Amino acid sequence: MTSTVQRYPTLSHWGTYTAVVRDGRLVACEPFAADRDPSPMIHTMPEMVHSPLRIARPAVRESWLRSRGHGDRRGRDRYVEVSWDTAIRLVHEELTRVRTQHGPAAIFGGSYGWASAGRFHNAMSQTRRFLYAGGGCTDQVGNYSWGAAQFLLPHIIGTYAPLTGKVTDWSSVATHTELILAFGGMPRRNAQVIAGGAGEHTTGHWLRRTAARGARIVAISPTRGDLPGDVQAEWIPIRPNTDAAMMIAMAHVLLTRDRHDAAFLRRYCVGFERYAAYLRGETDGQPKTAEWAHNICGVPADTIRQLALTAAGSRTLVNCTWSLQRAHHGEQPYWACIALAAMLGQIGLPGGGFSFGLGSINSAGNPRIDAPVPEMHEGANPARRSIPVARIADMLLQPGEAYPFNGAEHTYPDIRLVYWAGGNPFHHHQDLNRLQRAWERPETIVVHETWWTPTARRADIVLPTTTTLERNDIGASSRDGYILAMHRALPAQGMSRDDFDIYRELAALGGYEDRYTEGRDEQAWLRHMYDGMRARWQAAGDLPEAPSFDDFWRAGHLALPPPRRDFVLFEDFRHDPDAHRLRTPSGRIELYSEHISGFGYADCPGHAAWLPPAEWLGGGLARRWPLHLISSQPAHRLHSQLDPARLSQGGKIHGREPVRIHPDDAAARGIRHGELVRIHNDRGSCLAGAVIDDGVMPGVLVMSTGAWLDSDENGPERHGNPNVLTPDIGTSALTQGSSAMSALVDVEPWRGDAPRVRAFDLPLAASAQAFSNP
Ligand SMILES: Nc1nc2c(c(=O)[nH]1)N[C@H]1C(S)=C(S)[C@@H](COP(=O)(O)OP(=O)(O)OC[C@H]3O[C@@H](n4cnc5c(=O)[nH]c(N)nc54)[C@H](O)[C@@H]3O)O[C@H]1N2
Ligand SMILES: Nc1nc2c(c(=O)[nH]1)N[C@H]1C(S)=C(S)[C@@H](COP(=O)(O)OP(=O)(O)OC[C@H]3O[C@@H](n4cnc5c(=O)[nH]c(N)nc54)[C@H](O)[C@@H]3O)O[C@H]1N2
Ligand SMILES: [Mo]
Repeated sequence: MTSTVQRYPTLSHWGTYTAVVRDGRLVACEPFAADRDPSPMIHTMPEMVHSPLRIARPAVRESWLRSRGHGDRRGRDRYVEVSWDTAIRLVHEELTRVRTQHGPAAIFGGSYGWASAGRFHNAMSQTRRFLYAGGGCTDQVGNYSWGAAQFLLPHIIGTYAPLTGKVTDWSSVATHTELILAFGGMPRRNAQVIAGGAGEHTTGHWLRRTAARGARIVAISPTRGDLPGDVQAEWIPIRPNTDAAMMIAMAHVLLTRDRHDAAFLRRYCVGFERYAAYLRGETDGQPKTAEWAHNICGVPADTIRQLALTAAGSRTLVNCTWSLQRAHHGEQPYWACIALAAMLGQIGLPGGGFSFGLGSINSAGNPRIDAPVPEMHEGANPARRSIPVARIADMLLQPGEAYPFNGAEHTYPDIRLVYWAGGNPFHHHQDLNRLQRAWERPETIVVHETWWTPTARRADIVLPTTTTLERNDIGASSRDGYILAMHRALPAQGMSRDDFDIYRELAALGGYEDRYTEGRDEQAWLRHMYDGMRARWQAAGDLPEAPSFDDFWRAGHLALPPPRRDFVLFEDFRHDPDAHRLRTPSGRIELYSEHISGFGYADCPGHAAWLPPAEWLGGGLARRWPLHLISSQPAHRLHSQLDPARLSQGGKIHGREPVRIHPDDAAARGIRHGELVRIHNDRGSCLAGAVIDDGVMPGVLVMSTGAWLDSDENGPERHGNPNVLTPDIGTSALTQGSSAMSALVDVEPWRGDAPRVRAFDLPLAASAQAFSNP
């Protein structure tokens, strides 16, 4: 028998590749030819697509099947496989019951998560379209990535577009910047990824060019691991969550040495005098000197002074990774960063000013023309109800309670049914033991998943979905230079179905199929989305003519022409601040915001300030929990995705996530390299594998997120998931973002037996298991 080999172009969040299929199995993934810096993550796909952890058939939680309810058994039950007809009927009945008895807002359909690349089969978009078409749901606004900044920046600079990657182009930085103050560093590992996928990984190339031209890169971070690996850079260790104090002291240096750009501040900003009064200590009796900051952030006062003065004498870019604002009071470093850049007076100049996210993601600063991409419209939510994304456990635990958010008072809805597709809340949320308790409250939880993730194991009805390789789609992101055809490479595995097909069938049962599908199937949607993009290119006037859908599909991709000039953030505004007013109340950069001040929030006053976070190394709690845990993005996977693959497993120690510890902290606790340790605080504990690393500041632990949660009521979480330790508190009343980075803990050697990791066991009832492996 001769084997047949077929090749299909496709895309993932970690890159574009050709899927090589032999005899119905994915055997290899070849990186896209144009990608100079492909991510090794693409090579995990054969294992993942054919993994025994794929959900083969619809499944229902045993106790729930016997008699509805029993939420307290979620995460401890086994699952019984059922037919698609049964599963769809159960979901339909539950949706109808909850809508009729409690109204649409009793359904929680925020469904936050990264799901997969592909504009059409995006699970979160399809979930919203489906739930909106059926009458609406309680939704989520914002994201875990940059939630605090998203709701802060519009008050300060009138837009949050810089968070979407629209910051001064790398090409401008590579040509003009002399000094990059990289708060949070420039971790190359994070630039493997872009939401929606990318044809090319460009960050490494631009960093090398920037450094080769002689730009000085100063990484200010609790860990040397955030330095770009292949370029010359300096490391300034800083205590976690204290960057605002350092930036404020740099501003104080500029002010007191008269090195601030008074003309820029007058013409383009409001509120500088109020900020200056704070810097001088007129409002609180404390001048914000370099010595003052040193006591908070640990950076020597001379270093702070020298950096401020060097910045004033150079073309300087101040960049913050997104991690800085994923922390309690995370608004403050971002506002202080803008204020510092304003005082340097280089906002709107090539290679100068401020920037966010360089080093957080591949898309930030990627030079690209402004061309629309194929879009899938989600429609409007008839229930008009939403919560800030990271307040989910508060909502489930406190129905009817009031909470503040962005200047208004809201109340939490009473959720009876949770519907999730394309996210893993038992990865992404903080204080997972608390989420576990909150998760017991709803009557029914429906999850669409591809693999038996921790969230799938905590659902009542689990519907198996296909991977991107089993569907046709179009990939694109607003910051990447390609529109990419994604060809179906494999038939649906097991009995899995596309999210779209599941929703279509449910909508048909509910009598609103046409409202959901608008009369289109997959093929018709792809053409419709692509043709919509073509029409918008045509209408724009200055864009090339896009090929027909059929030509595009055959070619496999469409490359955008490079931009003719660099994009420089706020160049227009600098050129003419009256013609290009910012969308702030004053039309200027607000260094003092009357608006925010008027909200009266103690945790977010009218100007950037040093506000100690609830948990940090300088606070009282550090006497009890003396180490600050940073849970950063993982190098070998995307969040919890791909964790079962060999690439991620190869990085584990005794099967657990590694945690980096400074040699002194390890020695003080008798912890040896490569040993199992238990990290703990009042919220929980987990096991991890110790890596002794003098590139981590004393007092700091660094551990990646994304190990599949493996916990029950007995003992510590077994697999090394830091979210059993992180606090579930909003960043502030203004933005209610995730405070994942503000966690104090302690660590000790684990002297007991190493419990077996059960995260990858199948949770099927014996009969079902036999059935699934005939
Ligand atoms: N401690 C700590 N916690 C954090 C962070 C941190 O820095 N520290 N970072 C936060 C951030 S920035 C983020 S963005 C979140 C990420 O949190 P998530 O986006 O929830 O994490 P993922 O692991 O990407 O989960 C996506 C899930 O979708 C599933 N999926 C993929 N494709 C499909 C599909 O086509 N259909 C369906 N139905 N499912 C699909 C995958 O199997 C996976 O389980 O985590 C947050 N949590
Ligand atoms: N490989 C890979 N890449 C990814 C992802 C992934 O899962 N895997 N996830 C993507 C997603 S969804 C997002 S939102 C982005 C997130 O992008 P970021 O939020 O920027 O990523 P993190 O890894 O959380 O943090 C970056 C670095 O900031 C440092 N840091 C933490 N706290 C502080 C602090 O208080 N002060 C200072 N100065 N530094 C601090 C940490 O040492 C950390 O290594 O990453 C994206 N890129
Ligand atoms: Mo994110």
